[in-house]
Amino acid sequence: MRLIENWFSERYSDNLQLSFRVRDQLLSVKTDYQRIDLFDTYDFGKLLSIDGTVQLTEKDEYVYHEMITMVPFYFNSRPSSALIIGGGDGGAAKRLLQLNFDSITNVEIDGNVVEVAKKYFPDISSSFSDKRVKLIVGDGIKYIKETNEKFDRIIIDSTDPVGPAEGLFSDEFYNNVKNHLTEDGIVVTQSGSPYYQPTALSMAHKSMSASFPFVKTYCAFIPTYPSGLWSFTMASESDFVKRAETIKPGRYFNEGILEGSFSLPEFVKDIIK
Ligand code: AG3
Repeated sequence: MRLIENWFSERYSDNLQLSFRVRDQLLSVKTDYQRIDLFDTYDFGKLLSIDGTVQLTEKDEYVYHEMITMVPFYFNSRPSSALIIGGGDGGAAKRLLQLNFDSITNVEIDGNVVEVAKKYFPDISSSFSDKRVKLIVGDGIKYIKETNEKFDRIIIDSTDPVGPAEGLFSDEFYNNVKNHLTEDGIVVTQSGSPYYQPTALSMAHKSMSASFPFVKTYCAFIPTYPSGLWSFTMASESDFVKRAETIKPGRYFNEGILEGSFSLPEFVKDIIK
């Protein structure tokens, strides 16, 4: 008898990849923007990949989505409105709803991501059926140029800075973002794996610093992303002041993490010098 084993692998470099043993591949589509694949993995439940890179898994999505929403939530004036660029799976919107935001605009470039999420991640994407969430399928870079609205939080939940997301790591983009934040509002982006993608982090940090006086990077442990150590970078026109407010833990996030995630290893500090 022949044993057939199926694996999905994300390449980190020419010499290293992370492989997930999979029960099945549930979907593979080529859209106008990217390739979307969906796998049923043994260890991490369903896994969504875009252009061969892991976007989320059922088992560990909470780390990323909590960290991109809850960390910036606790600084400056209590936010109630948000713009999410990317985030077509609905995971960021879901966490913002739990934080009681009352209006969330989610601009995702690829409607197929939303459709896939609705079908395969109904719990994560349930946010899209909440009245407080307005979903727009469109180009976030264009949207930010054209809208007259301002938001308390702007969350860039993008793919890596290659392909459709590249412009989301540019000076020009953050120069536009600046005009759409309320007074002490905060913009936050995922800024890649410091170990495998130092240029994603340095690009995000540099582009934010060109438009904002206050920029801070923080990290989290995300088992299914390259190297496990992941970075996020946030920026504001006002210095970051933590509100005196009881901190509600998530599954990863808690009060200690809120403090500690800003303590960076030396090699990470070097990247953003
Ligand atoms: N978006 C950020 C994923 C970047 C992952 N990169 C990689 N695996 N090389 C996450 C989407 C979840 N809403």
